[in-house]
Amino acid sequence: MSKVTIAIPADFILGAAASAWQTEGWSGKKPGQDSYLDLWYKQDRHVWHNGYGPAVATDFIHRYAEDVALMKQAGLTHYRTSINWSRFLLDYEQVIVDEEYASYIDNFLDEMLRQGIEPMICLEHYELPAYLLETYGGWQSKHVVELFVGYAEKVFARYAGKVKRWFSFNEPIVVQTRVYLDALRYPYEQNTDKWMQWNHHKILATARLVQLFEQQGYRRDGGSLGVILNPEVTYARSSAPHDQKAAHIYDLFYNRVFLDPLLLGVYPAELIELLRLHGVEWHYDEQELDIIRRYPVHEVGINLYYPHRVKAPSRQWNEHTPFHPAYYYEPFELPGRRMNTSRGWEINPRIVYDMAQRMNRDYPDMPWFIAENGMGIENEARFKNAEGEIQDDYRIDFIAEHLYWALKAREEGARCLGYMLWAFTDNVSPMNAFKNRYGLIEIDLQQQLRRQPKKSAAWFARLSAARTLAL
Ligand code: BGP
Repeated sequence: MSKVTIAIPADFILGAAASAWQTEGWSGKKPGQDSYLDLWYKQDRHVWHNGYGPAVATDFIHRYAEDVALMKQAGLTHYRTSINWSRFLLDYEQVIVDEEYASYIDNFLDEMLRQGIEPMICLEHYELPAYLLETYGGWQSKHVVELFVGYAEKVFARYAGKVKRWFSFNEPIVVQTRVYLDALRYPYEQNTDKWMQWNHHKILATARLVQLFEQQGYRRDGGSLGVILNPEVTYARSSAPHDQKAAHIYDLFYNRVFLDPLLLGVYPAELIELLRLHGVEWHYDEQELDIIRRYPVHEVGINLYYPHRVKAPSRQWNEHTPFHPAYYYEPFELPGRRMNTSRGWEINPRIVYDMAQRMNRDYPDMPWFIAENGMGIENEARFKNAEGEIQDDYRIDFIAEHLYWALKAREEGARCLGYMLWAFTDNVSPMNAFKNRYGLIEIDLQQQLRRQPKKSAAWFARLSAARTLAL
């Protein structure tokens, strides 16, 4: 017997997310259309999963009609994915569209609209063209900002009749943090100047897109231009001032660095001051700051998986190495925490409610939704029943518990527009290919990528039909 039931408002999004690169596969890709992730996968066979990876991915490019039918069956109201910048154009400088890829996008969007599922489209979900990285150093260059705007203009002109909700980036902080702050990926260079320059140019590019979108009348026609961020709910080890300071600075460098300029139009003064104090050099001018001030986003998607916990640092920073924000904090592992051991992430559904409180307090005018939340599990085939259906009760519980806090916050007045699961089908993760499975729908790699709904897919369909969550 359920103990709690909570109503799901009629306009509340119940959707799922994915991205182009993680699902489409390379079929039809022309020479020169690599994204920077394609290059990485081509160079390093270790990241593939038993030979499976982005080359075929889930073969969405050929199987979208089947997948859209399954979306309908699973009761999705919305589906979020991206257009792959590195494939949409044949020439990034002259902005020449690849007609073959662009018509596939047309057909796929038409199929969604036919089935009554609203598309939400991101213009960059880890799909920076490799050419732009190699030629200009990627987002280091202001020219790349202009090329991104040119690409977006073509995309809006072609699809604005089919798509209302657009997003500039998915998790724009991630790539440069892995590459230039933590030096975990090629070119393994710790360079905080570059980290901040990439941040700034992605923020500027988003503001330029909002400007373009409004000036060309898409906003007036009921469209919106948002961004998908991954702010982490950050808990300090204790209420002692040194631990609180660690959490405060972590929040400044990893959350407010994008939230404040994109939602409020200004960088936090304290962040700018700390960057100056530590000699971090990045280029911006008054005109750019003015564009950021005048064109905040219309809505924000928030990817939320786990809480981040920090404590005061115990070691001394070496003044001769480039500045890293970890000068101010150290990770802290809460003893006895509930874990998803496949992914090494803490499970704590309460983060949804705490994020809602934070949005109410710091960004009260901004509509937001959970753009990703989900559970990646290794080797899920071990949970198949006699009929071959994966019995993913752990995923049902995970979704229900997180959704509950979103609905409760909404009841109490939060501007939470909905919940999107990562992911609709299993797909390719940039970090570990097909190792961790997130989908409502299994992609069976042994059976020519056969789609097999998991137990959670039927549960989601019932939830969507009943518009009531029971747990
Ligand atoms: C998010 C990304 C997704 C997706 C997800 C799961 O950060 O936006 O693209 O991959 O994380 O994480 P992972 O694939 O690393 O397990």
